[in-house]
Amino acid sequence: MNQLIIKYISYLFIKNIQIFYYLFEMNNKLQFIIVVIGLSYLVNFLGVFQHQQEFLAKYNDCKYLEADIQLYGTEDSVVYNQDIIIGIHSSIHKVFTTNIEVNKLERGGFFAIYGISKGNLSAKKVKVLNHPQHLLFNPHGIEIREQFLYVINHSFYTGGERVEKYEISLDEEGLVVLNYLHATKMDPQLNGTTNDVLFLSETRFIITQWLIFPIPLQGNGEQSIIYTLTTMISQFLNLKFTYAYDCKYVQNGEAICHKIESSLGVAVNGIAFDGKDTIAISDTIGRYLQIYKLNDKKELELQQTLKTNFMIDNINYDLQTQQFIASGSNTVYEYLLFNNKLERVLKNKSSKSSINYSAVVQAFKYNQFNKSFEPQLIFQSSHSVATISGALLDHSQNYLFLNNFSDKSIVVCNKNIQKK
Ligand SMILES: *[C@@H]1O[C@H](CO)[C@@H](O)[C@H](O)[C@H]1NC(C)=O
Ligand SMILES: *[C@@H]1O[C@H](CO)[C@@H](O)[C@H](O)[C@H]1NC(C)=O
Ligand SMILES: *[C@@H]1O[C@H](CO)[C@@H](O)[C@H](O)[C@H]1NC(C)=O
Ligand SMILES: *[C@@H]1O[C@H](CO)[C@@H](O)[C@H](O)[C@H]1NC(C)=O
Ligand SMILES: *[C@@H]1O[C@H](CO)[C@@H](O)[C@H](O)[C@H]1NC(C)=O
Ligand SMILES: *[C@@H]1O[C@H](CO)[C@@H](O)[C@H](O)[C@H]1NC(C)=O
Ligand SMILES: CC(=O)N[C@H]1CO[C@H](CO)[C@@H](O)[C@@H]1O
Repeated sequence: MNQLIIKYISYLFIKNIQIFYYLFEMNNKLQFIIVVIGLSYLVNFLGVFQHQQEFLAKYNDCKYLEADIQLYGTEDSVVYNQDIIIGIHSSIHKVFTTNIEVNKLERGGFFAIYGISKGNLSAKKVKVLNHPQHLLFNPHGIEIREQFLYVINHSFYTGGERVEKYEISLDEEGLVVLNYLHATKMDPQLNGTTNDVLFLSETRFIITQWLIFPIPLQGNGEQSIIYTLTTMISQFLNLKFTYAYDCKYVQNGEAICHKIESSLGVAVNGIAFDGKDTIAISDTIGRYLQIYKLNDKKELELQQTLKTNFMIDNINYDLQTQQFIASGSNTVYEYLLFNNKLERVLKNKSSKSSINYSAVVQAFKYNQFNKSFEPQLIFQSSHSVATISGALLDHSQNYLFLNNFSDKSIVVCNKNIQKK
């Protein structure tokens, strides 16, 4: 749900001028009706008047977590054990929405949150071995499978969309250390457009693509107007052009991938695996969640499509409660308005969110009786975090962690004890 903004707004602005022009010129009723219908569709699509009810029954008191590094854009994170969560932070939002120069960009990296079971949370930078610090790193989706960590590294600036592999260990102080192993490259047509990754084994992974056209190396600001308009219109009209891909990891070479035909969507985004045979994939703009099962031949078979009223970004599987945790925001409109507020958000020293921005967290759990997945609202708030992208619960379920792609730190919400 990143890109667009500036072009979207300027486009709408130009469009509006045209519309007003037509309204004044028009004496044809049919044209008038078409314009009104178009405008109301637009207002509805953007969610301008959409009202969100607060739902803080399970988790509340959300605060930014203090960290020893600037945690700008903690897009995604995963549970490592009962005490530790590992995540990535990067400035992909800026690359998508501005023409920022590479030397002005905050370096992406890894962070970990410690002290979860003792309730003494602290976030720290994670040390990476065998990987020169000066190399550019634009991390996005992250995945943990056994002792390995897999991360999407976008192609911005230097080129080559990649999935990087690290081995996780703990040093004598109990801090996470990542040992860089190797990478596989993605097809150049996917430059800058992948979003989340899932490893079914060490050699097989599924990766999602949320944008139709490759993003130029210098960022989305350099994207051709034709591509930008096509993307916008397809999102606006719910036209499907993006996929999830089933890939073979080729160490230091290009991954061998094929489209999962049934995954065709508007903006295919989050993906998660229950560790056994079930996979969930979200379509952020299409507003639905798809549930797949691995069949005897280990192929993905679509089982269920659940419409959602919010825009799911990332999904995590919670082992404790055996459910998928999906999160995202409610409206496109808030996102479009957000860019103007970004500076204000980043400069505000308060540990509470300084702006209103909808955040929704829903669980999807298998119901034995009617043999399907069903949604359950876990959290819904307008003033907890801006640009929500992910959510996860710790082992004890005492905390709800909220990731974001452009707020100033990761947000922690406490379990609401009164109401259990
Ligand atoms: C809590 O965390 C802080 C900072 O990480 C550490 O200095 C302190 O010793 C911890 N306290 C306990 C009781 O673990
Ligand atoms: C993707 O990035 C590579 C650099 O690794 C570049 O050579 C290629 O032209 C890019 N492809 C597209 C379609 O932009
Ligand atoms: C991330 O990908 C870029 C582009 O392919 C590459 O130049 C860089 O070395 C990678 N960074 C890491 C940390 O692997
Ligand atoms: C910072 O955020 C806090 C909490 O939301 C708010 O009360 C305060 O007015 C904000 N300060 C500025 C300068 O915006
Ligand atoms: C933000 O939310 C608070 C609490 O619901 C409300 O009082 C306030 O008017 C909202 N601000 C804006 C700008 O919508
Ligand atoms: C599935 O069964 C539950 C009862 O366990 C019921 O509450 C729910 O409405 C059912 N869902 C559907 C889609 O039938
Ligand atoms: C915890 C976390 O990921 N926080 C990030 C929220 O988003 C901002 C901006 O993208 C990051 O700087 C924070 O690190």
